[in-house]
Amino acid sequence: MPEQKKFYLTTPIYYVNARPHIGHAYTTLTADTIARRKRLEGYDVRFLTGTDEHGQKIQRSADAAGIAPQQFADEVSASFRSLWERMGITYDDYIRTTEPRHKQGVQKLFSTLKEKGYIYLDSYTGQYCVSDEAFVEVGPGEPCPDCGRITETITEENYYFRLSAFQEELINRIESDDPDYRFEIEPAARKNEVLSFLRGDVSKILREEQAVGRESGLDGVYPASLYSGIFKFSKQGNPFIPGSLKDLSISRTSFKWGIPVPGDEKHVIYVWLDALANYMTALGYGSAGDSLWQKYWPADLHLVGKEIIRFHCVYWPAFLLAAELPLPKKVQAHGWLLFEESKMSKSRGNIVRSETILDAFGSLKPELGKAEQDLFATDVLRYFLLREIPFGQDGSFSFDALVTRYNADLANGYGNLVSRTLSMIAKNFDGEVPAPLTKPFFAETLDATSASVASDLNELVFTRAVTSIASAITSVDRYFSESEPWKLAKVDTQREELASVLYNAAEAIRIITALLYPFLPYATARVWEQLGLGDIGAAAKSGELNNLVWGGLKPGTKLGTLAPIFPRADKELITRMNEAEQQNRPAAVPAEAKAEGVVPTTDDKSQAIAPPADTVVAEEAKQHISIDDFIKVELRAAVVKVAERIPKADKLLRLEVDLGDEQRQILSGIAEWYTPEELIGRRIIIVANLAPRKMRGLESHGMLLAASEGENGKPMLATFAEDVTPGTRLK
Ligand code: ME8
Repeated sequence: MPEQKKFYLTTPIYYVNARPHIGHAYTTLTADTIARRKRLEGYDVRFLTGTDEHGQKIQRSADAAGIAPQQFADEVSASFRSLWERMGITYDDYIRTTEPRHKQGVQKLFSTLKEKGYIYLDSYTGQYCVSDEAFVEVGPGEPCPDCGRITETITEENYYFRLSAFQEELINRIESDDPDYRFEIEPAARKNEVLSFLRGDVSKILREEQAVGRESGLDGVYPASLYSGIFKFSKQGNPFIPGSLKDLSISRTSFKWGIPVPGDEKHVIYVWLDALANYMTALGYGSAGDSLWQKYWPADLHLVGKEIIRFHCVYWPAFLLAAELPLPKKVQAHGWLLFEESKMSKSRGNIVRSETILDAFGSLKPELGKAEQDLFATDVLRYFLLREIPFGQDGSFSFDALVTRYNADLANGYGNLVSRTLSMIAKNFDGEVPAPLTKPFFAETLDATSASVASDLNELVFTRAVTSIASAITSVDRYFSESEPWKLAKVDTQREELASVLYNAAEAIRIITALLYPFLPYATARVWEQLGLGDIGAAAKSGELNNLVWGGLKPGTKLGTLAPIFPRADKELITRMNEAEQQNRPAAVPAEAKAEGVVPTTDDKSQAIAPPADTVVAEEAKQHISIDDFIKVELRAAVVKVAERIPKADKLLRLEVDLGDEQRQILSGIAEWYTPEELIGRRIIIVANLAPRKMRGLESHGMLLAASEGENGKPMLATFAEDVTPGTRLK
C-alpha cells in the first residue's frame, strides 16, 4: 500500500483574555472545512487548535478579574473548547500553552537557540505595546503604530534573538518558487507586506536616489552598482537593505506569567516565542514521545488572521531556521470579519457571538435535541462565511445577510431540490431509487464541477467552490422543473421518463451532497441518509465522496426516512439575533479610554488590555447591574475653567474643571476634535471618583463623558440643556 500523504493543519491559538466570537469561529470553521476535505481526499490529517495563555495581557486581565492567571486561563480556555465541541469541530488536538508538554518544548527550543549561538543577553529601553505583546519603534508616550494603543517605556535586561541573521534567507525562501525550499505566504498582498518588512525601506532610498539622479542629470539611469553598499540583492535579484531587520527581544523580567528561561528564572520567555512553538510542542517536540513530531512536522498549513502575519512569517521561520528545523510549507492569512464597518473585536464591543447564531438557527429545528441543533446551525454559519466572504479579504457580517443567504441557497436551493426529488421517489416508486433510461445533459457538467471544486479547495478559493456547487444546484433544479415530473407521474406510459428524471435528479443530489460535505457536514449527513446511502462519515473515509463518477447511485436503493432539512427562516430571526447581541454590548466608550489605550483607535490587532470592565468574569455581571452598582459611580456636573494642549501629546488636553467646592485637573483624549478655546465654559459630566491616573507625567483626577459614533467618530461631550450648578451629582 502506498504511504498515506499527511497534512498538518493549524489555527492560531487564541488568547484567553476574552471569550470566543465569530472571528475566532471563522478561522476554526475554515480549518475544519479544509481538514474534512483533505480527509476525504485520503490524507492523514492532523488538525490542531488551542489557546495562548501566557503574557502580560493575560496576567492583567486575570488581575483585573481578581483571580489567579491559571484559573482565569482554565475558564476561558474551557469556553473555547466547549464551543468547538458544540460546533462539531474535528480537531485532533487542543494545545494549551500552560500545559507541561508545551513548557518543556518551549524551554528546549530556547536552549537550542542559545546553544547554537542565536541568543545573547543585552539591556534595552524601548516602547512596548502590551496589547500586541511586542516592542515597537516609536518615541516615549507615542501610540503603537499598529494598533494605536498607548505604549509603555520599558527598560529591561533581555535575552535577544539574532533575527537579523536571517534576513537574506527569509527573503530568498519567500521569493522562491522551488517547492522544497520556499516558504509560501498567501495571499500575495500579505506576502508583499512581509517582503517589504524584510527588505527594509528600499523604495524610500530609491526615491531619494532618483531625486539626486534628477538633480545631477542622471535621471532614469540607476545601475545596480550605484546602490552597492546600500543594497544587497536576493537570489531572485531583488534589492534589500542589509541590517534593516533588527534583533528581537525574547525575554521579559517585569512580570512572571510565562515560561521561565531555562537557567535564568527571573526571565520569562517572550509570549510570541512561547505561543508559536505550540505548533511543534503539540506534536511532542521536547517531550519523551515524539512520534507525532517525526510523522507530521513540518506543518503543511498555518491558517491565521492577517494581523498576525509578521509573527508567523518572520519570527517563526527565523526561530526554526536557527534551530535547524524544517519550515512550515505555507502560511495562509485570511481577512477580518467586520461588523458595523470595523473589525469585530471584544475591545470595540462590536462582536457577534457564535452562540447567538447557534441558538437562533437551532430553533428552526425544534424536533432535534440541543446538540444536533447546534450542529445544524453551525452548518449555516460555516456555509455563509465561506460562501459570502472572498477568502483572504475582509468581509462584513450581518444577520440580515446570513438569513437571506440561508433562505436563498439552503432552504430554497439545495433543501428544496432534495425534498421535491425524494418525496416524488417515495410517492411514485415506493421509496426505491428507480432506474434511468437516459443520462442527463448535466452529467458531464457535474464532472467538471467536481474537478473545479477540488482545485478551488486546494487553492482555498472557497467562495468559487461554493458558487459552482450552487450553480449546479440551479441547473438540476431547472431540469427538474422543466421536465415536469408531476405531469409525467399522471400518465402511465411516461413512467420510464419519470424514472429517468427522478434518478437523474437524485444522482445529481448525491454528487452535490458529496461536494457540499466539508461545508455542511451535519445537513449533508441527513441528505445522505435520506438517499439511502447510510453514514456519510464512513463514505468520506472509504473515499466514496472523492472521485465522484456519474452513476454511483444504484437503482433499487431504498430511501431513508424523509424529513425537511432546511426550514425557511423568517425576518423575526434577524430581530432575535440582533437583540441577543445588543444585550451583550458594553456601554459607550469614554474618550479617556481611547486616549489611555484601553480601546483601540485604529486597526485593532488583537484584544485590548483588559481593564476591569473588559474582563470575561466581569462580562456576565455586566449585562445587568444593580442600583447599588450604579450609585458607586460618582457622576458630577462640572464647568471647564482651563483647557490647554499638552506638549508632544497630540491627543490629550489638560482641563481644569470647577466642581463647586473644588477645582480639578482632568486629562482627556479629545484634542483631535476640540480646541481648548471651544471647551472653556462648557458644562460637562465627569466621573468624579475614578482612581487618579498618570498620563504624560500629569495626574488625571476623573474622566469626562462623551459618546463617539462609529470607529474614530468625534467624541461628543455629554452636557446639559439647563444651567446646572457645578458639582451637582447625577443620579
Ligand atoms: O492573535 N475576523 O490570538 P487572538 C477574522 N494568541 N478573524 C478573527 C477576527 C475577526 N474579526 N478576530 C479574531 C492571537 N480572529 C494569538 C495567536 S498563534 C501562535 C498566537 C481570528 O485571540 C483570526 O484567526 O487575538 C486571528 O488571527 C485570531 O483569531 C487572533 O486571535
